[in-house]
Amino acid sequence: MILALDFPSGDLDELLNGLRDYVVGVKVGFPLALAIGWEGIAELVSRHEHYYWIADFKLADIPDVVEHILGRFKEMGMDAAIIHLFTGHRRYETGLELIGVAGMSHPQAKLIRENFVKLLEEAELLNVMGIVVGATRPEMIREARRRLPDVQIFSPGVGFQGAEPGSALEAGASFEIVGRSILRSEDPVEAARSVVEAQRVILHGER
Ligand code: BMP
Repeated sequence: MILALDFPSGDLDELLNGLRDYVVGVKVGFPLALAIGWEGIAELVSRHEHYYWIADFKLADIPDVVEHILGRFKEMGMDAAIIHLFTGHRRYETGLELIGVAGMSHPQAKLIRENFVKLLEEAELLNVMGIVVGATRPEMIREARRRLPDVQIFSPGVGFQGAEPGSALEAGASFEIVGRSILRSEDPVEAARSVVEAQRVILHGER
């Protein structure tokens, strides 16, 4: 599971230390940057380097600007960054892995949904490492997996937005992204443990 670290409360280091057994990566974006600043994020990354860090600012600018930003993210210790695919990009030499938005989890993402196949084609053309496809749309995950068998599929929308833990993995996603249902829980570690257990039960019938 990837943790969407948008709205944490309490001590961030304690949280990240506590989640090590259940979380492989941490996704950060504007909510955290606005709360603790770029420096704060860079310092957090440097204290928790074992996590796979994803900069989720859904970049959608001209390639020269995107490349500059990706370079700065790399300096901050990020491992990957999320870009929008609809603006068009070139292949960037920044050392960061790229994840393109192909489908979104919210019902209003109509234009993105209508252009899903074109966005998958763009992802293939750019040879991105991964794509985002909302967990609330398992049929889109299946379609993406069928068309792009080797791409990593990251699926947000689990828990708070309604998708059941494990359901996106079952449809072919590589990682589920979970935020508020863990961060807003009284006991985030227990909430993360129960997500992972539900994933295991769905995928392997294990307890
Ligand atoms: P939550 O589990 O709290 O709903 O968080 C989901 C996270 O995934 C948020 O960081 C959100 O920005 C992101 N996300 C999403 O929910 N749907 C998408 O289609 C794409 C996203 O990046």
